[in-house]
Amino acid sequence: MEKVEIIGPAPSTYTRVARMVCEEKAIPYDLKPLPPHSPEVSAIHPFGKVPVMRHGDFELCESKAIATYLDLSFPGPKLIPTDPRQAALTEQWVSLVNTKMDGTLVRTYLLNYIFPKGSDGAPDRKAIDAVAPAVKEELDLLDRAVAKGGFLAGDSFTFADINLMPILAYMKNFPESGTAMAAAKSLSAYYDRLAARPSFQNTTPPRR
Ligand SMILES: N[C@@H](CCC(=O)N[C@@H](CS)C(=O)NCC(=O)O)C(=O)O
Repeated sequence: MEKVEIIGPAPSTYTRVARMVCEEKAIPYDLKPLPPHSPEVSAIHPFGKVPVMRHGDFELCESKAIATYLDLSFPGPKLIPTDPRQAALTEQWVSLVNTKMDGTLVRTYLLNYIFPKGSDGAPDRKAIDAVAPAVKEELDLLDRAVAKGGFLAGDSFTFADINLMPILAYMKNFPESGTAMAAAKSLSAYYDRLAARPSFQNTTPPRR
């Protein structure tokens, strides 16, 4: 079978998610670190977003679709459970993170630090202060979610955890989110436990 190609830059949270799926299932893959909106990406994703995937003559976009394809096509641990309730809980947490929290934590909070838009090249303090309470609220919500079973979807590791971990990796390292995470004891313990997995270690982006 042809080798899987994951296309997207290593620092991208969603690209890391797709790579972690390959790592968890021991799927041989190559990373092609092209940026969003590059011609090869835009030929596969209608809005030019990363990651996109190529497997032989099959091309696919959207991280969740890529994860589902890889989980169904390759042997190894099932990352999207077959039990209907576990599968639904996995979907639920992917949806909550991708449709709400990614907007708060990554697109609004994190990107203000990483790609500062202030006229002096500094992060926009007003924008960060405005989103900081929501950052804390959402990290607290995740803290409560993992407190019971130790994972997002019940008591076992699923794609929902893979989908969240690259975001938490950034949250640990920025001021307001780092303070909120340190105070969120269950979430911190969850992060430390899952960060030790080879799939996470092997996909660490290069230092900025
Ligand atoms: N729903 C998409 C979101 C992917 C996404 O937002 N990727 C970011 C990088 S982490 C991106 O391509 N941003 C560029 C843009 O939105 O134009 C997925 O799950 O793959």
